[in-house]
Amino acid sequence: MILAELSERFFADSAVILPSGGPLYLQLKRWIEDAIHSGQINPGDALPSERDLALKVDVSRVTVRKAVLQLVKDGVLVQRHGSGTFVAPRTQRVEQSLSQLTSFTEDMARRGMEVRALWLDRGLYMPSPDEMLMLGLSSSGLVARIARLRLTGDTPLAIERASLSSEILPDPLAIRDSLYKHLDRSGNRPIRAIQRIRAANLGEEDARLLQVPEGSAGLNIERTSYLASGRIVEFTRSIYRGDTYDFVAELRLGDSSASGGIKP
Ligand code: 16G
Repeated sequence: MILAELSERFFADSAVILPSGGPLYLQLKRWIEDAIHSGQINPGDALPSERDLALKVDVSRVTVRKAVLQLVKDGVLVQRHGSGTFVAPRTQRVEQSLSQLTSFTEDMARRGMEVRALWLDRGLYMPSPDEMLMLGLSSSGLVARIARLRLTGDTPLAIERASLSSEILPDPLAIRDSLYKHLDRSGNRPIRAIQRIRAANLGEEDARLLQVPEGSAGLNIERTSYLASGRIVEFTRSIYRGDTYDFVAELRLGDSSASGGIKP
């Protein structure tokens, strides 16, 4: 039996006892959320039409519309023009180790996941004061900026905005798929990095690119990576979707005499 039939059966068979309290549309919203969380309806399942749901639950169509719109806004349901409303697909969570200096392409390849990038920007620019400071550039030097939306299949996972000295990356247009592969060819692949991770709520533009509702949880990550000589290679600001990424760190019993400080 296909999932959509199961969901139709769920909506047809199950008694509708709306959770009590609050306006009707919120009760209906909670009922649908509970059905999803308990696995009675699944990602990709179709919802009955507004009319059928209103009849079944014995509420007005306006109430159904309000509940559904709210769930669409929350990213729980998706509306496809002309074909109806569906339970949003569950995105596969990705685990990334925090102790290995790997590239996005390598991380995904290890999981057998195919990656692609949509270029948002790449070129040589006059550096901002921040970039001059971070990358040790003089005011006459240029900065190479590359900004990419990183996807696996059709699912966007992260937005990455990297700045590098133009001496390290003289031609940003020459990068094919992987920045680190490109840097490796010129002997400039970083060997060490400091990463700072912060929680963030996604703003309108980033949420649109990552295809999640505005205000969704995200992770702001700044990576500063270094050559063996100590020279900074890249300063990258990334925004990862909070619902797709787990950063995992292995912890070992520490030497209590060590300072535990991070060398900048
Ligand atoms: C990772 C790095 C990013 C680096 C990129 C290179 C984080 C948070 N960021 O995504 O700093 O520029 O890999 O990936 O891990 P690429 O070689 O696939 O272009």
